[in-house]
Amino acid sequence: MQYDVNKIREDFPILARSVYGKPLVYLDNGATTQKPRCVVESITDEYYSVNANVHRGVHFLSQQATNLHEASRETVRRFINARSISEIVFTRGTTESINLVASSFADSQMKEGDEVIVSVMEHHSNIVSWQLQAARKGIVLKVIPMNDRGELLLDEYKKLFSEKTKLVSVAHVSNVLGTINPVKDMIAFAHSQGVPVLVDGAQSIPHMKVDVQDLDADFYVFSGHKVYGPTGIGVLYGKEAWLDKLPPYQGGGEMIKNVSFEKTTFNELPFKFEAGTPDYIGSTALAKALDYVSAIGMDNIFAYEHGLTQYAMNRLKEIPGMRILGEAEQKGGVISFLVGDIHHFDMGTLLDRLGIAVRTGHHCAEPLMHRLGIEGTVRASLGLYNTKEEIDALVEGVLRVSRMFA
Ligand code: 7TS
Repeated sequence: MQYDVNKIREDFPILARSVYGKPLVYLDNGATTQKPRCVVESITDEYYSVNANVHRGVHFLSQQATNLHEASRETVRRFINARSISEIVFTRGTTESINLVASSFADSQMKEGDEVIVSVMEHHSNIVSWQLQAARKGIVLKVIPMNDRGELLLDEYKKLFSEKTKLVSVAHVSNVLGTINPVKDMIAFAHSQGVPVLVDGAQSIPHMKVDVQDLDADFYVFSGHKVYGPTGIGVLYGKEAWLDKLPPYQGGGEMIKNVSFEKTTFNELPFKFEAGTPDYIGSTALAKALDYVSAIGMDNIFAYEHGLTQYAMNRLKEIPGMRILGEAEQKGGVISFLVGDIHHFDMGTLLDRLGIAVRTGHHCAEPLMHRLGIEGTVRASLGLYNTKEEIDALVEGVLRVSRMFA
């Protein structure tokens, strides 16, 4: 299939707008992605014509809403190739998915002194969730180090395992360095030690084909809004055997079978983990987003973004004083950089005035900033609709800001 980026851009009305009288160059896809028309329309259409609470009504609309919601679960299952819809739990996003596993796993599977392995490049949500459990249960965090290119040191990873290791929790793709971690190999090793693995897929799911069975991930989590879907909905995939073992995270409606003051029994999977009214509007819209990217083809998206990343890396390196943070062999479209001694915040603010949206700061990865010996970076993160012209605009913009500081 020919990758027609201009045709794709037409599906995203926001990309046609200008800011400060300049055409918008949106390079903050790591934070959130823009939405194609089909996703936005799904939300309004469902509110206008179907809206009713799911799973509990005998009436027509409730059944139609329930059918849409459950069909969306099947779409998610197919998208990541899970075995069963029982393994697809809807959450608010990556953060809630990780907190759910951290809480339920620590409660049921860990005792004082037990260890969780994370990496130095984790997002705060995959650090602090475990620290909360560490404080509560006395569990210990072990950290996989990396080299200066931003690649995890796999020999060191293997050395971190002990008989107290209960779980590995790692990002598939770093939201700062763009490193694509070799999670399949890391999972295979962990399994050889009898340890399950959670993969934080927040930054991989929008950019590459993910097959949870092929990876053999025990848990895989992601956010809808980073894969062209709506905010407020995300996914926890868990192998059925694990989800069966874990206790509920929250109590309320939907997650119970029978309730009395003496004894309550819990609903079957995945509803055991879905207390309260779910975001059924969001699930339908998320399914639309997944159908949208599937129609383009995840392999096509990966190839296109890979080419664009190479182009951006080469062009940015032409800039005097350019320092790129993250030069892993396997790298996705996340490019963090600093130029000379220009503060990342100044660079970001001035690029913004040129219509270029990048993110600046520590990107919710302060321990990684400590490892790099910096306070923050400027980060351009690519999406399926970005173009070479936009990379050129970024390079021109960075050069212009550099000249102002020279
Ligand atoms: N994990 C990773 C690797 C992330 O990049 C993010 C969000 C999260 C978890 C949390 O996702 P949420 O949807 O639950 O908030 N990362 C970013 C970012 O890089 N800039 O803004 C949010």
